[in-house]
Amino acid sequence: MPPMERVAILGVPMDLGAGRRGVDMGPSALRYARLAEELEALGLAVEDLGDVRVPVAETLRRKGLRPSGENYLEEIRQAALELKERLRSLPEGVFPIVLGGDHSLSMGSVSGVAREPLGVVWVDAHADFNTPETSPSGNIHGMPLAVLCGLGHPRLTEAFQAVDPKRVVLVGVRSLDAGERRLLREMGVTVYTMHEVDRLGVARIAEEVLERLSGLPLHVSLDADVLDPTLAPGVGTPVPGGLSYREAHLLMEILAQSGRVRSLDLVEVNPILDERNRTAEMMVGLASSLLGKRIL
Ligand code: NNH
Ligand code: MN
Ligand code: MN
Ligand code: MN
Repeated sequence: MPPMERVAILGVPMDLGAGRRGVDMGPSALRYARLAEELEALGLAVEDLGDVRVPVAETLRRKGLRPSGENYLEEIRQAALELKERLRSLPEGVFPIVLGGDHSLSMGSVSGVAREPLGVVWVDAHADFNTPETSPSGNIHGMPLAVLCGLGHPRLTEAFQAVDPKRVVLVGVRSLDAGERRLLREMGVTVYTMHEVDRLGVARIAEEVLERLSGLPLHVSLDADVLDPTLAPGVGTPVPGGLSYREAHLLMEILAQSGRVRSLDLVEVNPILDERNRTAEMMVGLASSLLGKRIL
């Protein structure tokens, strides 16, 4: 028998990067939706490593809020650094699943797993490619992919720059700010918007993604708001016209079949805004497909 594949779950109960409260409860919602049990049913050996320490927002009051797009920057940096270190110390061959929490945590997850050159598949309604200068909101969860590519506040880029923008692909995008649209072009990031999803279909897009990132191990960063809000109402920034149930699963299934996915983020689940935890349950189903669950 081959050695059982090992999965490590790590939570980041953080909402400091988001504009609305509540995604700090996402890790609990995903655990309650039976993530570990679903993966164990696939024959995986799952270990939950608990949560990274994140300060309680109320203890910070408004002191972390700054006028110029740097809200809670130091607190988020510290939590993401702890995540990065914990991922670095995982044994080789363990598949980490990071539970969010707002998407700013992915600065820590991607830089933590990027010990070797890696491809990033960022599945999101948004591009998260703002800098403090381009951000309309000042919310750091709109900036992590830019930081990973080396753009943004130096306190963040010095700690988390980790990927070549040519090895980043976005899927499902339908909401871009003017400045990040320009930056995506300048940096040569590949973007499959919902327009391409409609025209080409997810199967073709998934094959193109694997081809563009060929030979590289892959990190998948899955933002719940990529899904159509009718399927995933529990998100802080819903955008109409998202991925359908089967489009999202098909994308995960094809990526899984490549055998190259090494790590996963499940982020932006907001239980306060959800209906009976269905957004978390949807995300657990997608994680199962990405880790090899098949229909037949
Ligand atoms: N682009 C907006 C901003 O930077 C919204 C980002 N919100 C997200 N990103 N949920 O995934 O503030
Ligand atoms: Mn089930
Ligand atoms: Mn996001
Ligand atoms: Mn998003």
